[in-house]
Amino acid sequence: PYDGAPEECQIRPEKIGKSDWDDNIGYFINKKLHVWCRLRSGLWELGIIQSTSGDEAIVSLSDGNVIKVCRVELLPANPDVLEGVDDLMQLSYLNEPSVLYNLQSRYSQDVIYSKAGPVLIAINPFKDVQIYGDDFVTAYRQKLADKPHVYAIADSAYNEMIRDDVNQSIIISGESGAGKTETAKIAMQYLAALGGGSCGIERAILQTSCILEAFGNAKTSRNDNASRFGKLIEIHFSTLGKICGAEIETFFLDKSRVARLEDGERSYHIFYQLCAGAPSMLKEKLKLKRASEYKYLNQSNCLAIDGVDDAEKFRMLMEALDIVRVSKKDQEHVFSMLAAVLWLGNISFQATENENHVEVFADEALTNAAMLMGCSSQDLILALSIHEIHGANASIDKRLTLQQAIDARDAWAKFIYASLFDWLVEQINKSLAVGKCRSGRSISILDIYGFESFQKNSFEQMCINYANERLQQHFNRHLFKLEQEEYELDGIDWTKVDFEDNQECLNLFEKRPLGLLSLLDVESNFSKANDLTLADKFKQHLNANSCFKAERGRAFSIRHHAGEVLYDTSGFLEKNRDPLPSVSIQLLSSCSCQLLQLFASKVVKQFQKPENTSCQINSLDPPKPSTGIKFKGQLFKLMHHLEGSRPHFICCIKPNSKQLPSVYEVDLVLQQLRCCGILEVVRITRSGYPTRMTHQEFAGRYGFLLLGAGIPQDPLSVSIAVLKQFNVLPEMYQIGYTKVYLRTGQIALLEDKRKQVLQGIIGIQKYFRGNQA
Ligand code: AOV
Ligand code: MG
Repeated sequence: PYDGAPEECQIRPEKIGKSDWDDNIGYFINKKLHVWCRLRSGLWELGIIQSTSGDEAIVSLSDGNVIKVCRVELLPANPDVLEGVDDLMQLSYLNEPSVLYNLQSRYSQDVIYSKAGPVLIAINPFKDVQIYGDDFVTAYRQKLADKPHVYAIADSAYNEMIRDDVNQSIIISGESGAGKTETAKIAMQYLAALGGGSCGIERAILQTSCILEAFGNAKTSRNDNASRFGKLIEIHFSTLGKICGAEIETFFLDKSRVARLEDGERSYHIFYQLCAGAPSMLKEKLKLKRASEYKYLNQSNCLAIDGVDDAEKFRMLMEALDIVRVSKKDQEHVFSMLAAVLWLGNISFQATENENHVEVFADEALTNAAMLMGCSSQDLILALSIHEIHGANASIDKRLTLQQAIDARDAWAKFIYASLFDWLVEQINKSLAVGKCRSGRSISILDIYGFESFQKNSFEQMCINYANERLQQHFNRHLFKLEQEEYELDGIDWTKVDFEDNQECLNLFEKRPLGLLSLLDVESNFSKANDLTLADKFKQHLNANSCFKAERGRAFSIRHHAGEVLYDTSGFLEKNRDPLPSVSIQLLSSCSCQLLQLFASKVVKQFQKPENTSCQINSLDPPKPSTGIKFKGQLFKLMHHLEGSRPHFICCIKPNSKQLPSVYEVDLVLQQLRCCGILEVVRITRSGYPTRMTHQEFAGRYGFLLLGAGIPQDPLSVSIAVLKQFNVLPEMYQIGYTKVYLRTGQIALLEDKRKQVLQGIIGIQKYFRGNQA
């Protein structure tokens, strides 16, 4: 894990490179200063250099051992006074062990938030830490607290929205289980407290999390409450800064989970909640049984989550649905659809002597599913055992094989569930749209599924990791690219900082015609293709991309920015085509259940070509966009939305893979810090100029502070005069063609001076008014 060259180290504000460190070793020996020493195990230990000879050094470690190491295994440690600083920018020496140790020493005292320049680092505590709630909100609002916190980020977003009249976004990243969803809720809490008005809409907004998590989160091997969908919530504020509405956009719910589970994982929480918590009247109506009776739920040997009471969660969910004003009637519709899905999963088949024939068991599963869907058992049997094939002139019916019948049943269940999820989000949006005022501004909070690498990775993981690549690029663009481009364009002195660019990986996905998504679509339209031919296509065309690696059989690997992931193409084509047999749509449309009719009509619309209203429905026909293309489209829309706002980044870090409190696994943390380029962010911020104002803005804000005769007129000269008068050191600012650039902390000093002067003026005015009265 510690491979690669040692990090260069820095002394503020000017850099020292590796050779400078070599020159400085003598100083460290003389003064007996601490250094980091990399042991054979790869771990870093503090020590003091006793002596050096040639390339080697004798180091006495803090545990008492004395060892001989290569000089390249040594890095400068920070003085004790810098232990546990709030912002990694404050470290005198910026290197991996210093950063890791700093975060660890904070974490061990339950200080989970730190800053890396503009980025907030949040390390998952996996336990309740007492740093949230009304008192803390007030403290941050009144600037009585200044420690790094999600509240502080939300506060800046809010203030900048009001001050600069610009939409803001809070972008939360991190791998699965790192704490993104919790962090998003904490940010929402703060904004709700800040922007809450009389209409109570903020309460409804907070309750949406409970609903979306019930329907869109599930226990995986990584996270007991893993989001299986991406979410962007845009909170709208009036010009007075009060919340007046919100809009939720969700992406790509992983519906495969409805029908198939890996061992030890669960399906969506809502199923278990419903089975455990439905009142007896409802249970009776839905013919509900215990979760253990349903095949979709009992296949993975995991029905409960430690410390979670599903029945209690169900009561909370019903309350949330009420608060968000989903009508009781609609709630019942939702619950009966969920029960229908569960019963569908219990429908079983038998292959007759003729292998190509399948028969549906006419048992309670069939009758209950049919009853809940509002169709006859006979219709359901037909739909699950017959496939309609469209010929040139007529259609013929063909009996399904056993596997086809199972697939058809599962396709139904997945379709109903995914449609239900989308519909529910629509209802929530209708409710939150009340009183939305378009004139104001908004803050969007993005919480998607984190980077995933399981033992077996399929199409879902590929989409999830692709989304994470796009997000990483947004991060890079804002923190590295745009920043440096601006310096160069405005003609200021600047040494470029390198960062890990992931464009190559995005090309691997997006290039046309030879990218993963395009090739997948081509194969999906080819009826003879299978998962093996798909893998071959990938290997044949993508080998030139350095992020692609061919593996044996159906497998291939992608070198993601967060690590290499091995994918198996099994099921890729089917998931990308996402077919729903034509008989199913006809049946759905004829069901007496209104929701199913609605879902069916939406599919029919998707198939319709804009210029031609006659619809043709066949499972493999191309007009329906493939899953991959739809996903990419959603992702681009999301990025477009984010580009229109000023970003605030939060990097969530998972300190251990066991979801345990107080366990800090150095390797795991380091790998995540590297992934989001934390060291580079600090480096660029430290050597950069985070505050920038046009000469006009700067002169307008501070020009009146100038004293003495001969005050210049043009903004550029005014700006320079202000900087001179307040003794801002030359290394603390630069003057560009259009803007003044200031290093961290400088603007605060100027603002302070400005405030003092203004207060003085107000004081004088009061004095004179008082005297006049
Ligand atoms: P994720 O959103 O990043 O994963 P979550 O937000 O679901 O991760 O966090 C996982 C678990 O960590 C939560 O269920 C909590 O138990 C705990 N946790 C996270 N943040 C905090 C906090 N600030 N205080 C206390 N506990 C916390 V995924 O959705 O899997 O990528 O797809
Ligand atoms: Mg999540």
